[in-house]
Parts: sequence; C-alpha cells; structure tokens
Amino acid sequence: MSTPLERWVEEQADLMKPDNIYWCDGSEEEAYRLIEKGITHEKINNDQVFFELNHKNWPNSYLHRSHPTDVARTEHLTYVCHPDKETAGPNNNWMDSKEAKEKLSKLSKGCMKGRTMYVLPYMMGHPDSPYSKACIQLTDVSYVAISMRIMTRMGKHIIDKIGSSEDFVKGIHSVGDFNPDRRFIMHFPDEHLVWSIGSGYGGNALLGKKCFSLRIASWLGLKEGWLAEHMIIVGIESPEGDITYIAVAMPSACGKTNLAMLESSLPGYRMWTLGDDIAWINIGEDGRLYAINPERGFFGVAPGTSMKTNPNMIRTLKAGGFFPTLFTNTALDTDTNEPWWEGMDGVQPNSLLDWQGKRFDSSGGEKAAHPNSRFTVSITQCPTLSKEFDNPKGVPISAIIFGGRRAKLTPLVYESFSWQHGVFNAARMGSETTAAAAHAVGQLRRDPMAMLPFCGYNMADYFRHWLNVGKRCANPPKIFFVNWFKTDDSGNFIWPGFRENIRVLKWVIERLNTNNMRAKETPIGFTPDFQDLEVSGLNISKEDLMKLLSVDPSEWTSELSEVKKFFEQFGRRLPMEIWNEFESLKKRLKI
Ligand code: GTP
Ligand code: SPV
Ligand code: MN
Repeated sequence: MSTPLERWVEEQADLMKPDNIYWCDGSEEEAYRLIEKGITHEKINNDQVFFELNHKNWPNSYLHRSHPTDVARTEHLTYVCHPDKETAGPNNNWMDSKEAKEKLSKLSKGCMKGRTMYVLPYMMGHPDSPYSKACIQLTDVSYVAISMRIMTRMGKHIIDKIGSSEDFVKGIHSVGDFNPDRRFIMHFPDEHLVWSIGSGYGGNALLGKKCFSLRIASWLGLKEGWLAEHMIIVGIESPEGDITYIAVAMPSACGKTNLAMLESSLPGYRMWTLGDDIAWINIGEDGRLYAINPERGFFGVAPGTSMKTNPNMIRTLKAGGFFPTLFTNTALDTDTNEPWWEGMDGVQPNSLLDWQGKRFDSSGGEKAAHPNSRFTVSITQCPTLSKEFDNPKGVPISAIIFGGRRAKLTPLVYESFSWQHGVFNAARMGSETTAAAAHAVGQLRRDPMAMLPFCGYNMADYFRHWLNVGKRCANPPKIFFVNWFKTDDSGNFIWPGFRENIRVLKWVIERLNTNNMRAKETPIGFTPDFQDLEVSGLNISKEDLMKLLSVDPSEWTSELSEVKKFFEQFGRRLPMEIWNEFESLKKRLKI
C-alpha cells in the first residue's frame, strides 16, 4: 500500500507530467552525478545548468546562470493564501486558496514534460531537535536539488521518518517557462504547503528557506507560541572566555552574513557562527529564549565579499569538502576559470564574462557580477562554526539586535528601554531597499523586524505575538538597534563597519553584563557614552562619532508621520501598546 507521501508525489506527477521521477538520497555520489548531468545533459534557459570552475583555487565549485529576468525574489508575485484577506494583512498579497490553486494547477499542467521531477526529502533543523520539521520539495532543476542539499539536512532517512504520516511540509516547484507573467510563489499556511512556479532563483525556489522557514513557520509560531525570524545566531566570546549568544535581524543584503562570521579587530574577541539568515526561537523551560538555525548552509551575497571585508567567508568558500559550492550570476574570469565579482580582492581581471555569460565591457559603467549574485555553501565548512550548531535545544539568547540600512537618522547603536519599547522600535523600523528583491533599490520603506517580505500573516497580530512572547519570558533579552550605513554629507559611510562592528557588539555585551554602566538617555533609547565605545586605533574624528551617535529631534517630524501612516494601515488590529509607545516617543521628542 502506498503512503500519503507517495500518493502526494504521484498526484503531482499526474499534473506536471515529468519524463522521470527521481527520489534523491542526499548522498555525495548523487550530488556529483546530478552536477555532471547539469553540465552535460540538462538545459536551462537554453544553456547548461552548471559550469565547472577552477577546482584548484575554488574546490568543488560550479557556476550557475539564472534566467536574466529571474535574479531576485519577486515580492509582488508572492502570495499568502489564508482563508481571509485580513489574516494575511496589508503586509501580504492575498488570494483565495481555491482561486490560487486553480491558477497554479492550470499553469502546472504538463510543465515538467521533457524534464525530471526530483523528490527532495529534507529536514529544517537538526533531526533530534523537538523544533525541527520534516519536509519534501519537488523540483524540476538539478540546481535547486543541489542547492537544497547544501542548504538543508537532506537524506533518504527523512522518508523513513515521515513513514505513513501525513504530517510533512510540502513544496512544489517548477521553473515553468520563466515567464514573469506566469510566475507565482504561493503559500498555503494551514496546509503547510508552498507552491512556486516560473522562477529558479533563491528564495523563490529553495522552498525550505524563506517560504517555509519564515512565511509558513511564522504562522506556526503564532499558533504554537514561538518565533520564526530573519535573524543570524552568533556566540560572542570575550577575552575572559565567556560566550554570549545573540540574535540579529537585518533586512536582506544589510549585513547579516558578514556579521555572522566577523573576524574581530579587537584582540581577545571571537565570533562563533550558528546561523546567518533564519532563527527559530522558542521559550525554554527556564523562561529564556532559545534559538536554532533551521538551515545548514549559506546563500550569501557575493559582491563585496573579500579577505578584507569577510575573510571567514572566503575561507569557507575555499575550504572544499563533502559538499559542492555553487556560484550564481557572478562574473567569470576566462583566463583562470575563476568566479569574480565587484569588491573581490586584487585587480579586476582582463578577460571577464558578465553574469549573463557575455563578454564584459566596463565602459558603460555596468557591473560584471549581478548585484544580487550569490554563493551557496555548506555551513560545515565555516571556520568559525560554533560547537553548539547541532545542539537540538539551541542556544540561550541574551540580546536581540535589529539593524537597518539608513543614510540618516538612526544612530550607530542604541538600546531600548524595555521589551515593549524594543518591540515598538522594531515595528517602526525603516530601511533602504536592496538588490535582494526585484524592486527599486535605495528607497526607504518600513520593514518591521526585517520581516516585511517574510511574515506569513497580519503584522498587527505579529506585533501582539512579540509582546506576548516577552511577557511569557522570565527574563526577556534586551533589545538593541544598529545602523552601519549612516553617511556623511558626501554620501560616504561614516562607520568603517565589517570587522570593526565588534566594537559595537562589545558595548552591547557590556550593557548586558554591567548593570551600572552608564549610557546616554536619548528620546529613542540609550546610546553609548563616548568613552564607552572602544574606538582606539580607528581613524574616526570626535565630530564623526557625534554624528554617528546623536539623536536630533528636529529630524524626526517627518519620520513620525511616516511611521504613523504605516501603523494606521493595520486599523484597530494594531496593539494599543504600540500606539502608547508611539505617543511616548512623540512626547520625548517634543513633537
Ligand atoms: P541576505 O542574504 O540578503 O539576507 O543579506 P545579508 O543581510 O546577509 O547581507 P550581507 O552580509 O550579505 O551583506 C550585504 C551587503 O552589505 C554586502 O555587499 C556587504 O559587503 C555589505 N555590508 C555588510 N556589512 C557591512 C558593514 O558593516 N558596512 C558596510 N558599509 N557594508 C556592509
Ligand atoms: C534574502 O533575500 O533575504 C536572502 C536571499 O537571504 S533569498 O534566499 O533569495 O531570500
Ligand atoms: Mn536573508
């Protein structure tokens, strides 16, 4: 007798009509066999799926070029299909489930003809963790199968784990014909189902990532009393050898991966990496928050990654190992057959193919690598991997930091007065948009908790959930805010960033541990006293420091009216506590 899983796979095959069905076992041998097939047989966008790179300098590495119209998440084509529009909220596109399924079924009819349907069994979270989830994704490209193998814990034992249960997370993915008019990323939260067609890129196609581990998991978290967040998890070791675990949320392409494996510029400090993108956070028996990373790989932004900015990522990429490493939409140095991107160490090579495989000519001011070009690499290769990475319980979180990209207004760092005040500050967060999603870049938008594109339900209810989690914690973490991206009058970043960010984290840890360390009270929260932010060895003037740390009430009038407009969308559903905090802030700013 067939199992619910087998029946579900058969049903989808009946609809999509692949030539073959292949159940992945997650083995190393299989990965290289699929890569070989992607080089010699399988076509995507009339080209081969993988190109082998120089293995001497980049062990086990392959290049993939996506369809030119398919280079980032497409938020306008992403829908959350709750029974009613209000549950999805003004922060999501909504479609009635029946209508959405009819649309998708129509688009999916025969869409895998001539292709193989890969069945990917994988776990989000460590198999021994009470918080992990067993998942199955179907896909019709080897690139997605290999990427999922790097990003998740994939293997045929997951099929045994699911057994005859109906309780598994379902993902249906086909690249369709890549036509953006026929591209949809649809979520059915109550069915634990994601259905994506028309895109082969990142968060649109690796369905365990943003689609399940944030949009659907955030909904599960609301129902079950936990949080699914767009956060890194790190342990910061002090010169005394104590390790403080923190979680940091930042919008896409705002510095999470860099921070997650930072090489400290301050002697004695070390960063231990647990995750660079997603955290699942539960309340432990001791009333503290515990975080696990459901993923097992990095899907990171390539441009700007170098030995100077992020040496531990370069080491990770060059480590080689059990898993292949993929580069997507980077440029290619044709002399050496190595990947290349803007901001890489050394001089620009003479002979480059751009991200679309065309000969690169820099005279037009174009970039050779796509600004959202990425690498996919196993976290097991990271030299700063925490020994707690596989701890099924997760690590206890002492502080939560939120960060954004803002040229003006937001200081380098500040601390909230309380959990409720921190939730309010996170809910009103603004950040300038980046190339991680297909939209205009550099425009300020509200991005509460860095979750605007990823919260799978009405954010008013999400804010209430955050307030409740704090109430249920015996001793909730302190909530801080950072901004590495403040600029001077000529538009240059004032703060050196990257490895120097440890100086800010040092202050955060000191505020946690030294109750009586003074700080400056401003209308928005506590900022460091000048003498408490370690800046020795930095070439930064007192005047610039003032600019970085100051809060100028005169800049806040239009900010507050933007925030008000944003909150008003949620109507009466917005928790009163948020409005109370808004009024208090207004009063403190004397606006
Ligand atoms: P997603 O993977 O999209 O979620 O992005 P992320 O938040 O992990 O961002 P990532 O660390 O990949 O950084 C994105 C871009 O910001 C890269 O081009 C980095 O070089 C740049 N960046 C990261 N940290 C800093 C910093 O401290 N200062 C400055 N100026 N730029 C930074
Ligand atoms: C992001 O955009 O936040 C990413 C990349 O981490 S993607 O997987 O495309 O979502
Ligand atoms: Mn991300």
